[in-house]
Amino acid sequence: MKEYYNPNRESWKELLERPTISLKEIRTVVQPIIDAIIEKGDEALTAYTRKFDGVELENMLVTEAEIKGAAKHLTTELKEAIKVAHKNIAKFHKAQQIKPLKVETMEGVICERKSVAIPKVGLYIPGGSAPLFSTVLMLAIPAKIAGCREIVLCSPPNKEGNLHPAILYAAQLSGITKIIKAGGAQAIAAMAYGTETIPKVDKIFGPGNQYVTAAKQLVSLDAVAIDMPAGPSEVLVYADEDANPAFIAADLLSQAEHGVDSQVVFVTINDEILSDLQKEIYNQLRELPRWEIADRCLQNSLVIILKTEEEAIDLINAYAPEHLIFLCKNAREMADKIENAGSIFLGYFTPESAGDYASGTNHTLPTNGAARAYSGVSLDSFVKNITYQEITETGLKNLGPHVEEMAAAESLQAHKNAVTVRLNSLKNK
Ligand code: HSO
Ligand code: ZN
Repeated sequence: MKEYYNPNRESWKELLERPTISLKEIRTVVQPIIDAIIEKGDEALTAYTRKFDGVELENMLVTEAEIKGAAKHLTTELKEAIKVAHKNIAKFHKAQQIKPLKVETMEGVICERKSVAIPKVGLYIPGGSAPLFSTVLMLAIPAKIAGCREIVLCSPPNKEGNLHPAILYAAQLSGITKIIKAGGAQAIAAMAYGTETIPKVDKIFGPGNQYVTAAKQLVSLDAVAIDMPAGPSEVLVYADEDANPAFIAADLLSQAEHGVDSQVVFVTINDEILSDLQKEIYNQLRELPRWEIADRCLQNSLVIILKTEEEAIDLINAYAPEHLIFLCKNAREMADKIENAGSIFLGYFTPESAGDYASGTNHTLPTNGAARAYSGVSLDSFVKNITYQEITETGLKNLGPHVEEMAAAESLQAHKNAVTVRLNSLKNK
């Protein structure tokens, strides 16, 4: 990790810059895939699965028997763990439901707001070396609670033409039945435009590689909404003098093992822990099955030593981390001063892993500084808020003249008339 002692404020922006990933070139690869799906539907999808996933599928739709059969491939302990996670995530997301709002703004003028589920949503779950079945829970549970009426899940098959049983088990537990063996840009295009097998959805959720991200961006220009701009995952850990170096190292490494492009930042005002921390990182890293990935990631990561807590808060707000861990006594006090972060972990016994899997919060969070303006996925991401109004005769008498006045001032006579004809009808009564 590269160490920076008291970097001056002018240098922060450059120091904290994430590597820019240009999706420009990738878009030129992805656009023809999208076009082929629009034109040829399932036929193109099957051909891309053959080409990119190296498997000839007879049926891309996962059968009921496959879904039911998944549980027997998992240990009792893992199934139990997934159930606990499911329960906590469901509990936290259920509590996010907002009650319908009804306000009489003036006598006879009633304004309302109610959240209504997005009818059709598509969930994308990447395959690859670490099958992220936890992401199934993070997306499927709020979609179900919101009441989305059609939920389709796409994930790339392995060489044998199967999905990982934990992905199927988590989907089944969450009540998802339409699961499709398709991945990459082609799966995103299929959900955006629809094929014979895959329904066209209104919004697409989920992480993915650069091709998936580029495809999501491209289809969002035209056909469909997407959850958020996605980039490599990040953590910023802040620790005080009482933090256990083993805890700090473990938290940094848990982020680093995600990928070589993961962003890991450590901030402290106490440089005495650094030598113990280095030793801990080295010892723990050696034992990790994914040590090569974590090691490469750490080479690009930062240790920043500052003078005061206030400075640390300012730096964290400037960075706007996806995950922020406070391993310090006054974690709550520090957290109250944070205005930019995706999700905050408070105190020595709150590892990010808890939120990644099972505490209840969502792990789909804004990266790449997007936390300045975006929230992570939550129940809100699966609903829209529709407003309603109803005006009584008295209400129109109260409000109408003001609307007429404003409409006339904007030179919009027809707007004014829509009120005038009604007020006139009331005069004749
Ligand atoms: N840290 C990842 C989520 C994850 N971690 C899934 C393990 N599995 C992005 O928030
Ligand atoms: Zn993680």
